[in-house]
This record gives sequence, C-alpha cells and structure tokens, in this order.
Amino acid sequence: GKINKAAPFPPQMKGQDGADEITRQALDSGVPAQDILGEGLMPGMERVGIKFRENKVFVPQVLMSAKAMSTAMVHLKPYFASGEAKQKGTFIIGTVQGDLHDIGKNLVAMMVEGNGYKVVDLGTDCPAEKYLAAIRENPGAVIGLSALLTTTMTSMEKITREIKNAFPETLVAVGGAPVNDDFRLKIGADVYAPDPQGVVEFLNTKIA
Ligand code: B1M
Repeated sequence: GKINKAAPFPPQMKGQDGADEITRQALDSGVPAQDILGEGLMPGMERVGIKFRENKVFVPQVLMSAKAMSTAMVHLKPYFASGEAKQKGTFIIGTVQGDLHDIGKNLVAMMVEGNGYKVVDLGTDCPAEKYLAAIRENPGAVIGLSALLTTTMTSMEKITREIKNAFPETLVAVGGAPVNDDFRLKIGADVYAPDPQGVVEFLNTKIA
C-alpha cells in the first residue's frame, strides 16, 4: 500500500500514555520510586529480555524498551540520588582491547541498568588497565567483557587473567557472538552469558 510519510505515529499510539507519563503520574500520586522500579519497570524489562532471548522481539524493540526505561528513570533518578531508594550494585562493562563492536555491549549495559544496577560503561577497545582502574574506583563491582571477533578473544583472556591476578574476588562475566562456556572455563571467567538477560540473571544471584 501507500506509505503516508506525514504521519508521525502509528494512529493507535496517538495520545496514549507511555512509561514517561505513567512514571510521572505514579510518583505524583505517591507511589514510592522503589516500587515503580521494582514492580513496574523492572518486570517489564525482564519480559523484554526473555522475549529477546526467545526470538519473540528483536534489537529494535529492545532499544525502544531501553529508551522507554531511561525516559522513566529520569523521573526516578532524584529519588535514587537522595538515597531514598537503593541501587542494587555496580556493573562495569567494556568491549575488549582491539574490538570496536559496541551494539551488543550497549544492549547489555541498558538491560542491566534497566534492572536497577549502576552501570559504568568503559566503551570499546578497552585494555586491562582501564578495567583495573574502574574496579579500584568501584570496589565490589562485577565486570563484563564483550568480544565480537575471534581475534579479540585473546584480549578477553589476557584481561580476565589480569583482573583475577589483581582482584581475585572480582567476578567476571563474558559474552559476545564468538564466546562460549568452554572458552569461559578455559580463561577462568566466572560466567558466560549468551545474552543481556543472562547477565541480569547472574547479577541477581550474585549481588541482589
Ligand atoms: Co564487524 N564483524 N567487523 N563490524 N560486524 C562481525 C562481528 C562479523 C561476524 C561479520 C562477518 O564477517 N560475518 C566479523 C567477525 C568474524 C570473526 O571474528 N569471527 C566481523 C569483522 C571481521 C569485522 C572487521 C574486522 C571487518 C574489517 O574491517 N575487515 C571490523 C573489526 C573492527 C574492530 O572491531 N576492530 C568490523 C567492523 C564492524 C563495524 C564497525 C562496521 C560494525 C560495528 C559497529 C558498532 O558496533 N558500533 C560491525 C558490525 C555491525 C558487525 C555485525 C554485522 C553485527 C554485530 C552486531 O552489532 N550485532 C557482525 C555480523 C553479525 O553479527 N551479523 C560483525 C548485533 C548485536 C546485538 O549482537 O554484538 O552479538 P552482538 O551482541 C549480542 C550477544 O553477542 C550478547 O548480547 C547481545 C544481544 O544478544 N553479548 C553479550 C554481547 N556482548 C556481551 C557481553 C556479555 C553478555 C552478552 O557479558 C559481559
């Protein structure tokens, strides 16, 4: 059929409240920030994570959900900052040295943040020193390493070794298309997560 380029929204979306408006309304009517996050936004994000794993939704829907989540979080942030509601823990993530792929890493970061953790995103092409400095600044944080190239899996191994040498107690999660659990075992990381939800589930068992 003909595409109507002038229409800004699908008609059914017009005037409908989304995460942004609903969060504001809930706060204004006295719902605690912690409940909005824990009983509204987080279960929603978890469902998106599970549907993504099951191939029922795809990257664009995950990005849209993450965007809705961060829009809602703008309203909640002041409550977290004031200590009225607690973040669950810190997750440091980066794509390993030599690797510039960041779409998967960003998805993991958004989903983890959406599930109530503080996320320190070190970006791409991260050498071991960058992770080590971030661990020093965030004691007790869990580390996530992302690699998309078979050639940068060696960086992942080196970085894991250096983290474990310097901070034996620090938990390291690894992921990315070429990574699997055999490789995770070989390099001494703590968990292989096939998808963002896998990271969230690991954090929920280890931190929350
Ligand atoms: Co590149 N690239 N790329 N690339 N690229 C791949 C990965 C490749 C498979 C394409 C191919 O040849 N078929 C191939 C790797 C082959 C291999 O090593 N086995 C490849 C190559 C070779 C290269 C270059 C070397 C090409 C060249 O220059 N000759 C070059 C390397 C640059 C570098 O990094 N130094 C290169 C460059 C690029 C672009 C810059 C053009 C671009 C990246 C843009 C960006 O990220 N900002 C790019 C892209 C887009 C891809 C493909 C097409 C898509 C990757 C992607 O974003 N997927 C990719 C082929 C493909 O996969 N179809 C390809 C979507 C994303 C949501 O999935 O990243 O897998 P993914 O993340 C998933 C999971 O893996 C997991 O969760 C995510 C969601 O499910 N996950 C984690 C990821 N990190 C995790 C961490 C966790 C847990 C889960 O815990 C910590």
